[in-house]
Amino acid sequence: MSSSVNVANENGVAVVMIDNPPVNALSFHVREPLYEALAALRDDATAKAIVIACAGRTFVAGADITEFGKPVQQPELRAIVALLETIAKPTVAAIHGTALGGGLELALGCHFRVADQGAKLGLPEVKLGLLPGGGGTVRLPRLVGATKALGMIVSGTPISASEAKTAGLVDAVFDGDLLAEGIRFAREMAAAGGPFTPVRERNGRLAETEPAAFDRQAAELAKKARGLEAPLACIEAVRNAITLPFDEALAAERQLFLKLVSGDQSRAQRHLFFAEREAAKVPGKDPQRRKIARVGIIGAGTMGGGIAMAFANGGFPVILLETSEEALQRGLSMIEKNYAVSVSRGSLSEEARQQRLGLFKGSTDYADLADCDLVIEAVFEDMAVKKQVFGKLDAVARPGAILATNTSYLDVNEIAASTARPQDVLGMHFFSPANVMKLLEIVRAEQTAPDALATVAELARRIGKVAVVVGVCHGFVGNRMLSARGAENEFLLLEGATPSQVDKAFTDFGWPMGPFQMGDLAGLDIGWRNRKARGLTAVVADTLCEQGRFGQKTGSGWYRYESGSREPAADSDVEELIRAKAAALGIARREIAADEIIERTLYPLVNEGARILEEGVAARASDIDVVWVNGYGFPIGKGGPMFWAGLEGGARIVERLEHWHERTGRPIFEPASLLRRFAETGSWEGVDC
Ligand code: T1G
Repeated sequence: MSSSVNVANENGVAVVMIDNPPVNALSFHVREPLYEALAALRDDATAKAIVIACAGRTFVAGADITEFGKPVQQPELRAIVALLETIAKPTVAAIHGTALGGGLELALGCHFRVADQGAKLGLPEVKLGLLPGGGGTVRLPRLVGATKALGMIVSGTPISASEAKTAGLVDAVFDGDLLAEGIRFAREMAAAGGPFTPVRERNGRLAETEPAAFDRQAAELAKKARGLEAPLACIEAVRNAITLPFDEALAAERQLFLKLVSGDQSRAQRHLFFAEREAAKVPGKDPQRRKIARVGIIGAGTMGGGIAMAFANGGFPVILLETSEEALQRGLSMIEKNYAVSVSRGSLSEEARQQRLGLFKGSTDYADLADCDLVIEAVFEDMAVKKQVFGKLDAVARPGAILATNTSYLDVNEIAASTARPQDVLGMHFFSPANVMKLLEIVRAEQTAPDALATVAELARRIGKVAVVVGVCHGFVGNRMLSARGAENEFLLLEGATPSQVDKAFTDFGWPMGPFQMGDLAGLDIGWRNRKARGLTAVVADTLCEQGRFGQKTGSGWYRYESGSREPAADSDVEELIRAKAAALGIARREIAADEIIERTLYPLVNEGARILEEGVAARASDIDVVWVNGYGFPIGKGGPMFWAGLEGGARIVERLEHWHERTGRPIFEPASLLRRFAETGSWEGVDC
């Protein structure tokens, strides 16, 4: 046998053990020996039953994603599953860890599936812009019914072993020695004598489908696709499973898969899969991690409370410090309310709510932070206040504790220099709401120790965050690029566009919402305060704020909101204000097309990303993509701004930036030299940073 697949005979039960670290992906060097082993065992009379299991921490986690886009090497997974279904003796998949994608499809080729109680099973291909291409769309509905299958395949969300047992996907759940239990189960099945019916021949659950209910569910799911092809293909494939004979549905699945796997959207989403894993890796030698057990958060406001919840959700005991008992209680009660809302929505059990609340300890005394391993400040965004906090922290925190600032744009080098331990200081820029948003920018200051950085990057995943290491500059990566993306917004309005037109150009592109609707959601007063602090103006937005129009929270901003509604309605008063401002500035208004809106907002976004790469504030172009997809809702089907630049064409972006630079003279349109090089080479790589 090969090093990736080994076969042992346990008193008449053949055990096929896959061993392909780290996640037993079905790489070619696994598929080939696996096929050979199963073909041999099919005709081996000494094997009364077959168990497929995996070494290491998980059952097969899917096809090898790195193989997509390369020449296909036979046998493919589909051939292995087809072979499995010709085997008359009982076949059993013994699942631990995660059986995902092709891993679950391999298990669906077996007569039986048994699982460890902690196992998870799912078909997450849709998250890669794909659909299950190994027969999952045709077999899963035959075990769990079309409705359950459709929900699992279109969401890509795995289910627990117990849920899988209830649904009919798993035949037994064990708590203990899974392999031994799997072998015993297989032996019992062999002794019982069958019949052993392949999943492809089981149509009972399909017959339960109510076409009208299925169509309603499909229509609801299709509405959420927001321009992504894979969810629609998943729906079509599951519908085929109900309406077509097995082999026709299987062939249709294959065609849908081939179309998706070669498409831009799947390439973009596979790019993001690996980019997210790269972004958390700190270039250079992999240092020792520091122990993080106790976490302190300074500031129990919106951000501090959200950050504290993120750590409690990750199982960490949290000390939440405020300047007064009243402020502390206000923060703690907001946290309790947030958890209560989650329970009422059914997204959190009462038991989990109690357990998480039990992890919080409140304090108004810095001395209580003395044994924390990590302290994060989320106080008022003012350098003097931050320095005061770090001065106190420097005095009480234990040696080796990591001291983090949640600042969204202040100079972390300056904050670090205000302590005697700059090597322990870094930025942890969470995005509001911090207990929900996945992005965490980890700001590497000049003197931040590599082990402190690596510790926090690893910690991020334990609290469900996607970490990106960034350098120090105003706004780091995300907010700095956000400024570039929004620099033309008011000019577009003054020159003839309406807020709705700009926002529609964005939502048609695939954004969840456009900049003006986003401004109304976040509150226009935030930007107004920042502009005043920096001596900047925005002729229209400033006037709206002076009129008390801060957005949703005041019932009007760029749009009007009927009482209690969050639905934006175009406001003729705002459009009149824009026209008046334009007239006062002598700006002749004209029709502005969606293409122009995209060119004057998203091309500067890419250009600023190129500058950030040139300056070394980001280590990789893919890091910038991870920031924008996880922090700002950049459409995943376009892979992030830097990946999308490749789809759009670097030369076209440069040409249009030059056009707008010549027409307006504004610096954001001056193409970065790295962007020019990208236009020539098609690659962001080779950037020394
Ligand atoms: N292929 C190749 N590499 C993979 C991989 C995969 N399927 N899954 C993980 N890796 C790498 C990953 O890049 C990382 O590499 C290392 O393994 C550890 O991963 C035909 C078409 C299983 C839940 O989508 O969800 O089957 O950074 O850091 O946090 O229908 O990995 O160490 O160099 O994520 O413990 C469907 C993808 C594929 C599952 C484990 N399957 N993987 O999480 O570790 S398409 C998936 C995951 C398919 C068929 C279709 C997670 C995990 P490095 P990690 P983790």
